Formats: sequence, structure tokens, C-alpha cells
Amino acid sequence: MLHSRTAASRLLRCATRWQHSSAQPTLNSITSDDIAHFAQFLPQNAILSTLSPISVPPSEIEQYNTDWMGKYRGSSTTVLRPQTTEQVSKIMKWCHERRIGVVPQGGNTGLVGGSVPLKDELILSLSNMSKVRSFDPVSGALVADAGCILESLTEYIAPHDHIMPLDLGAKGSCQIGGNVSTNAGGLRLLRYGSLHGSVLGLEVVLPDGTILDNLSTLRKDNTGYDLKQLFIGAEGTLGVVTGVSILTPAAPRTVNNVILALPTFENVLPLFKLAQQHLSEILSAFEFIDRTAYELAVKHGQGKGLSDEEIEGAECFVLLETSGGKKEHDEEKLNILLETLLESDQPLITTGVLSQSPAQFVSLWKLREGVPEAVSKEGKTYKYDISIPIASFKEVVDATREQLRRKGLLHEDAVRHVIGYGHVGDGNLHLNIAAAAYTPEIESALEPFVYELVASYKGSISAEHGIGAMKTHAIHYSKSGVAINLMRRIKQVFDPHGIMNPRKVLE
Ligand code: FAD
Ligand code: 2HG
Ligand code: ZN
Repeated sequence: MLHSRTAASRLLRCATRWQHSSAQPTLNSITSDDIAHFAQFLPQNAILSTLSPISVPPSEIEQYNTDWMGKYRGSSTTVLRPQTTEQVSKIMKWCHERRIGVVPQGGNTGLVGGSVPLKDELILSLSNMSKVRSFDPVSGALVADAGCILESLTEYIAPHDHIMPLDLGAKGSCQIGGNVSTNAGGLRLLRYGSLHGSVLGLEVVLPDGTILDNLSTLRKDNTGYDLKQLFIGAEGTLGVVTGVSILTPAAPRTVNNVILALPTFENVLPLFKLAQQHLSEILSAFEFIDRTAYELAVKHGQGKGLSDEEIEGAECFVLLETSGGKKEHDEEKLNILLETLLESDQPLITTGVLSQSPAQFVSLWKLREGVPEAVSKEGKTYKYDISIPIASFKEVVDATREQLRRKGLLHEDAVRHVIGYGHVGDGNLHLNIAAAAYTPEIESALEPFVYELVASYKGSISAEHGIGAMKTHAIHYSKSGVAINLMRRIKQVFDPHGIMNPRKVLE
């Protein structure tokens, strides 16, 4: 069954490749004349280019050409950092006429190679567009420039007792426009849902420079097709998001978190069920970390958890958070859950730590949030971000480790760790493989192995990070030919010259 499906999708892939490459538009490189044109309406400090007359050294462009993992590297000569939507519009109009490829870039924290050029496309950084445009403390509607850093927005609305509906480990660098463009999930999705629900409106500059002003703050608007949804998760392939209107929820009055050690992975599902039953509306996060991920977080100083004796015999960990309106009420509920867990005949947990102070609350979260950073210190990381049934998380991590062992790649000079962690509440596993270096041997041991495994569970090869440059060839594992074809037609309508983030999402 799996074999015939895979063979069919390979055939489809070849056919689509052939069709597409015959129609691939040719894009032009940026020249000094283009720079002279941009200099007519952009301040000098908004243009970084190795071309004359700007002529900065390539090292100044390096950080924009390289992604967070150090896995993808472009060779762009030019970064533009406009300050206004009108400037973005003029840039796009020019690039559309000149057939210059454009890569919109936010905080450059993306994990699928979508935020850096594959060749010498122009990099359009939104980092100079970082003003809050308005905030309504009653409705919670926040309207901000796309370049606002997620954490700054959190700080901006905190005095009004509101929080952003999303939170992620990269909050100090990622931008709201990047979050929208990747449809980022993160640590609060269980409670506040996805950005498809909380984004109220968008301002987008289309590839030909037209400004689509859809910055509504209305909760309800059923006037035909909901165009903003197309740009949420489009990864910069349909236009440049310049403004975001987003619904921010009221801040919970009380939050608690607890880290629980589990003797076996088998207990994760029953624990999740019990937590939902006992905590119901106050359960706001249920995150999973396997033993190796936990140990790496501790090793690299990402938070403090349990003592060595306490974690003895633990196979994995769960970080559970509650957010509610009344401290005593929430603590009572949480304590009843913990007592039930510890006093049962076959306890689901061996031990746990309940945070006792705001500092400890942050420290426990760091054990989970800090895993990507910790893994990055162990070498180069292959990252798979998949949706599969929760019960299969461990099976997938183990099968991947076994596959690498079979290929003779599980040793210090090749693959150092195979770990699993992620958002259990959302059915989203992060499978990370820390290696000494990115090599073709490791890659071909992992792919299509992991994608075929995911397809066998009818899962998704990208739960929250997107397709970017990494998974264009694998999109068919999770999307039908009909759906891919419709996506191509949508792309053609918005971007007939194929200048927006070329060769990302769709090959
Ligand atoms: P970038 O990386 O700059 O760009 C990402 C994509 O969006 C690119 O394709 C780019 O072209 C496009 N883009 C960016 N800005 C715009 C714009 N204004 N208009 C049009 N297109 C644009 N992701 C999650 O979903 N959940 C997590 O929990 C999570 N945790 C992370 C933790 C760490 C430590 C790191 C490094 C990353 C994590 N990520 C997570 C991935 C990443 O942070 C998110 O995808 C984030 O939303 C990207 O935002 P950014 O501003 O950095 O975008
Ligand atoms: C997280 O949940 C992020 O920590 C990053 O989505 C996951 O690095 C990863 O694989
Ligand atoms: Zn995640």
C-alpha cells in the first residue's frame, strides 16, 4: 500500500518537475543601475549592497545570506531595508518590471531555508518597519508593522494586561510578519489556536507593487473570499506582508507550570487525557521532551529542572502549563491532578517540580524552549517538524535512530543524537538529528525515509515550520496532486513572473 502510493507520488513529482521547469521564468541579477534607482527613494542606510556605488564588503551581507541553522546560504549582493509600505511598493514595482527575484526576510529564524536566497535574489528585510500602529485595549486588536519583533509586541501590550496569542523560543528575534508568513504555531497554540484564527487583517504589497490594504480590526467580516488567509503561511511567495492586525487575548491572572518525569513514553497519552479532564479550561500547554532532549537542555544551561536522583528511571518529560483567572482555584485543580498522579496504583509519573516563583516558572519553560538552541550547540541539526498521532512519537524517533544505526552513521563523527520533543497537545513532533556536519550520506539516510514514515501515518511533513527550500520536493507526501496544482495556479495569479521568493514552497 505504502509502496504503490510512494511510487505514484514519485511519478507525479517527475511530471510536475518537467512541466514546471519548462515554464520556469528567467530572473535577472541586480545591477548598479538598479541600486541607483533604489537610491532615488530610499535613504542611504536602507541600502546594503556589494555593488557600486554602495560597495559594502560581502561580510556585511553575510548574516542576511545565511539561515539560523547555518544550513542554507544565498549569494545575494543586495539587502534593502525600507521604512514604509510605499517604499516596499516602489521596490516591488521595479523588481516586477525588471524580473528581479525578491526574498522577504523577517528575523531570519525560519528553520526550512525559506528566509534566505537560493541564488542572488534581492533580500527585502522588514527590520526597519517596526512601529506599533494602534492598540485597542478593549477589543485587544493590535495593528503593527510587519517588522515588529514578537517579544517587543508582548512587552508593548503587557501594561494593558494583554498577551500575544503566540509564543515561541525565537521570540526575541522573529517578527510578526515572519510569524504570519510561516503561520507559526509555537507554545500557545493549544490555548489560543492558530494565526488563521487570530489574524484580523493584513496589509500586503503584491509582487507588482500594488498595496492590498486589508488591515481590518473587525472580528466578523463575511464579505466574500477571505484573502488574508492566503498570505498566512505563504512564506513570502505571494507578496510582502507589511502590516498585521491581530487579536490579542486578555492576560491570564495566574499561571503555573510543572515539569513531570515519566518512567515510560507509554504514559504520555494517558497523562494528557487526565490533564485535560482535571484541568479543562485552564490547561494552556502540554509539551513533550524526551530524555536526551532534556539532558541537552540542562547541559547547555537552558533552565534548571530536577536533580539527578529525581530523573533516575525517567524516559521522558512533560511540561504542563495552566493559565486561569483565580490563583487558589487553579492551584487546587493542579494539586488534585498531581495527587491523583502520584497516589495511583500505577503512577504515570515518577516525580515532578511545580514552579514556586516567577523566576522558576521561566526556568522550567526554558528547559523546553531552550532545546533547539541546546541541540544547535551539539553540531549541525537536521530538523523534521511533523504531525503524526501522538502515540507514535517515540516509534518515529526510534525508527529514525535505527535507520541511522543500520547505515552505520550513529557515531560521534556522523550522527551524535536523535531526539524528539514538541507540542503534544497539537500532535506535533520535532524530530532533531544532531550531526557533526551536514553530509549527503546522512541526508540520504534520512530522506525520503522520514517522509515515507510520516506518509504511512497519513501525517504532515510540515506541522508548523513550513516548506521553504527544504521540502519543496517532498510536498506531495502531504498534499494531493489536485491541491498542488491549485496552489500553482494561485501563485500564477499573484506572481506571474515568479519573482516572489523563487523556488520556495513550490518547486
Ligand atoms: P524569517 O525566518 O525571516 O522568514 C520565514 C519565512 O517567511 C520566509 O519564507 C520569508 O521569506 C517569509 N517572510 C518573513 N517575513 C515576511 C514578510 N513580512 N512578508 C512576507 N514573507 C515574509 N516556529 C514555530 O512555528 N513554532 C515554534 O515553536 C518555533 N520555535 C522556534 C524556536 C527557535 C529557537 C527558532 C530558531 C525557530 C523557531 N521557529 C518556530 C521557527 C521560526 O522562528 C518561525 O517560523 C518564525 O515565525 C519565523 O519568523 P521570522 O521573522 O524569523 O521569519
Ligand atoms: C520548537 O517547538 C520549535 O521548539 C523549534 O518549533 C523546533 O528546532 C526545532 O526543531
Ligand atoms: Zn515547535
